[in-house]
Amino acid sequence: MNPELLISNRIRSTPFTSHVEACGVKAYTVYNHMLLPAFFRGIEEDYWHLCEAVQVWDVSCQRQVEIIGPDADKLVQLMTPRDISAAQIGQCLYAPLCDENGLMINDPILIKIKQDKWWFSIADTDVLLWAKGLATGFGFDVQVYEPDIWPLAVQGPKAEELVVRVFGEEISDIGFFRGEWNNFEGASMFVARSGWSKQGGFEIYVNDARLGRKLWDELFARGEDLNVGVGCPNLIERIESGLLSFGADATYKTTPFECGLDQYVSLDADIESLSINALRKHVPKTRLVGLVIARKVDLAGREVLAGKKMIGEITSHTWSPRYSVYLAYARCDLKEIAGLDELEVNTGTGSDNGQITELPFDFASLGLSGK
Ligand code: THG
Repeated sequence: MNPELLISNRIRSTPFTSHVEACGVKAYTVYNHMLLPAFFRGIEEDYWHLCEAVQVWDVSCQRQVEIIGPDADKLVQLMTPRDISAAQIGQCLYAPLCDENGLMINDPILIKIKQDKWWFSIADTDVLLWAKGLATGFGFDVQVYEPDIWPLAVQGPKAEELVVRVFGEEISDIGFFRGEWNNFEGASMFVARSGWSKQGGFEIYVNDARLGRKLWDELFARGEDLNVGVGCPNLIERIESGLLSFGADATYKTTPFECGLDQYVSLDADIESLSINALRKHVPKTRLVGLVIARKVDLAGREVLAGKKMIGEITSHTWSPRYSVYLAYARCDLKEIAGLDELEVNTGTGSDNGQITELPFDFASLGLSGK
């Protein structure tokens, strides 16, 4: 029997939970102490629908940690090794948060809302506590809190068409990782071109629960001919796209370099960041690589072996129905994988071989053509 999750008040529901349940959510996970749907019809069925049509996702659990006040820039820069000095209002930045040893705290999207006001749209760790601790310890003149904002993502190839129908043509002018304030029924909501898939789309930062439900209904009403459906971050799609999940692929024990996030660390910038000195001296010990296994395997354990020696572990994995291969991310000892092309994975009944590759997967260069 699969045990059930008892949902109490400690596991927060969202303004959309009743809608999500009316749509037949089959499994939840908990993210930032809040419900996050895991699948509806089935992970594979949800995947094809996401890649072909448009889905509405309740991603309320992507909580906002607001930093506001005269020292907001200082606190934000202290928290991330990515240079934020040139960020423009409305810009979204994928920005690792790191501690004084360069180890990761979270991998949020950072949004510059206005002068002296930022949102961290966080992954699944308690950034609020960390930010409050730093603000207090450094004596910064800022306020740190979690506003009532519940993001709704609209993702898929037809997402733009649907969002235009609800918010108007101007939405099309928003560039990737940019956002603007848009009116919905008299409320002003931040709408950005972003989301945890590579199928394109927008995220609407709903700031009124009642209007949020109205927005949900309107997206469904106006998108009927686009085959709009309910969805959620999809395991298959996000692995095929090379997106990281904090807690699995990146953790408190890894640095951004060990997660392939080098481009989001501004090593040469003159910034006051808690982690920058440690990261300048850092010598990575592990590396996150992709593994491609030719068969649909049942991974019995997470161990990754070279010869008989365990040299790493699988952090995420999925069958890819598009490429008909099994895909995994594996965190490996950097020294042990030097020069290797293949690793072994434990399948319970024996072992199988996985081809080592860079992330994100480059299917064309792997000789794989998708369905
Ligand atoms: N949207 C919002 N908040 C979030 C997520 C989101 N918080 C949690 C989690 N997702 C944060 N993690 C990621 C990881 C990758 C991306 C977004 C959020 C992403 N990356 C692009 C890429 O890898 O190509 C672009 C990065 C860039 O150019 O800066 O989209 O999904 N609101």
